[in-house]
Amino acid sequence: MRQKQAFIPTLREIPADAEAVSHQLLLKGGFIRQLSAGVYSFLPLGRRVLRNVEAIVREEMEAAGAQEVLLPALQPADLWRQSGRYEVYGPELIRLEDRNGREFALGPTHEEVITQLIAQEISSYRKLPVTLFQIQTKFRDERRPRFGLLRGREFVMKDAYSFAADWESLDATYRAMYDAYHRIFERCGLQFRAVEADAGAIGGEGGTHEFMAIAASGEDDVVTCSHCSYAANMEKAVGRNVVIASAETLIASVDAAAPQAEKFHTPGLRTIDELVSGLGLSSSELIKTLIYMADGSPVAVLARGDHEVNETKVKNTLQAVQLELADSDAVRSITGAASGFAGPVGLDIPVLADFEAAALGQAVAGANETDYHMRNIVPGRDFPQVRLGDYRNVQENEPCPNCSEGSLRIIRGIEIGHVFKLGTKYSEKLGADFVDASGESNPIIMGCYGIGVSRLLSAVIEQHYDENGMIWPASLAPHKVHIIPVSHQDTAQMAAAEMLYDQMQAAGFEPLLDDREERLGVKLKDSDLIGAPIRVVIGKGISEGLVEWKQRGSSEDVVRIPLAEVPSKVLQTLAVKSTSGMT
Ligand code: 9G3
Repeated sequence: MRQKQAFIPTLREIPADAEAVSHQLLLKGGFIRQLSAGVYSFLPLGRRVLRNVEAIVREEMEAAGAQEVLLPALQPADLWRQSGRYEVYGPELIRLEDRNGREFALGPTHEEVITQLIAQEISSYRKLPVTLFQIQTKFRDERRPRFGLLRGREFVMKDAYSFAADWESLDATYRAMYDAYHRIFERCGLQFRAVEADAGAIGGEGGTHEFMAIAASGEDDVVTCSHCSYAANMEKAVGRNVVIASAETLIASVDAAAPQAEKFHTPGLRTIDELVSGLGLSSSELIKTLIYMADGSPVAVLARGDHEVNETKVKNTLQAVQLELADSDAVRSITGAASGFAGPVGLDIPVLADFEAAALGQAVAGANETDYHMRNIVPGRDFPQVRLGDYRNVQENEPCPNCSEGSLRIIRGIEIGHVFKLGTKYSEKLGADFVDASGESNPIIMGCYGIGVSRLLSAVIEQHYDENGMIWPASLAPHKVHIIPVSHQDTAQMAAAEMLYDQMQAAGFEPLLDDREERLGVKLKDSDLIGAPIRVVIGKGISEGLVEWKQRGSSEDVVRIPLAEVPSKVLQTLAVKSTSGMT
């Protein structure tokens, strides 16, 4: 591509409202432009990278035995009613009507669509297993779209769905997809971890993993062990819980000689910090009581003062779809006290107690009376009707639940992939059955597998940039070689540049030729920003047949090499890069 004709609207300044580095660089480099919140146009450079990602995804999915389809974005609401999800999803599901007043949704995902298709077309075990995938635009009306392509309302996803006659077959496909994901992300030059995840509202009976790209700007917490391979996302991660098997053992463990619980005046001490400083206690001696509304009915969740409640774990225990903190009016009507004085004793709503809170022999908690707390609370005695469980987030440095030496580390990650064993949740709802070898009819066993294709661009930039701009792995770079003549008036330099450009073009290296009548400084600045892996500057040295060679992202300085050596050096450099995918 010649830059004189190229549509690459680079910016001099960093856009003010872009927070994430990847968002800033995509805008500055002229890769994307925002049309609306969370809705982006891909300009030529961005489109080229997106195409390179799609090519890698397509190659590896087909190599893993999946077949590509393209499903509609316009989905009949009735399908979502059949699966029971139409009501489950709120404003995030974009709904519309057609000219005849029929209701549709813009597809945020395609379980319903693909399962109905299979229900209509496959009815015998002889046609199973089959895995179909698409690379297609998804619509999700995120409440807070942000960070550019990292959280959009319209984005490109690869979503695959597998259909099997039995669980062993699903396991085999799941493994094949899992391995394909490793190859895809390695080829994209990403550092990532596959972590145990929570199946969430999608449901599914057996196992799910998320693929997390390690990045400081990631929105998700990834919990890993310093010693073994344990890795889980925060929603799922567990500590090495104290051993309290059940409420019965809790009641049996009560020390008869323990002093009675008693109320004491704690005017204005509402928060854990105020209690800690006010009472000179440590937060680990306190029980915090959070009142939630779970699908509209109140529930109290107890956690030790120094722990955080994990709402996904609470939701899963309660099988609740909606879980949110009760507002202060609800807290007052449920506990009889202002917020900050709720406690477990005397509540007539269900109480969930995290193991570590219940393990406190004696604790301080709210007295369910404004400006009063209670001390010497004994869990098995003063609130025996309690549902024990793991309801908290793990913390840094806790002992690993999986090995005896390691301790837990918490790192930030960007979710770039998610694979699920769905089971028969959708096939039952949508009548996707098959007749097995013995003539029995059974629901098809499904899996689904997603990759955030457009989100990957941002994840790669978050891991590959410096103060001058993006550093694309060769596998994804919009152009592999950037050719920059120093002076457009110098015929020898321009001729050499044109000749090299033709050679690179012919060799398929998709060269970018900066033929603009600009100062060298401007050209080099734009070149660093766009981040092509190889740059060849053609200046005065061309009179001796020499050019300047620079590899983006490597610590090596500029080296002068003969023009004639450039093609073989490019080949050698890209060959190394493209296998490893790293910069
Ligand atoms: C919705 C809306 C948002 C959603 C979903 C449904 C996430 C929804 C989960 C999945 C599961 C897998 C296939 C590819 C891999 C991920 N957000 N999910 O189901 F209606 Cl508005 O999409 N789907």
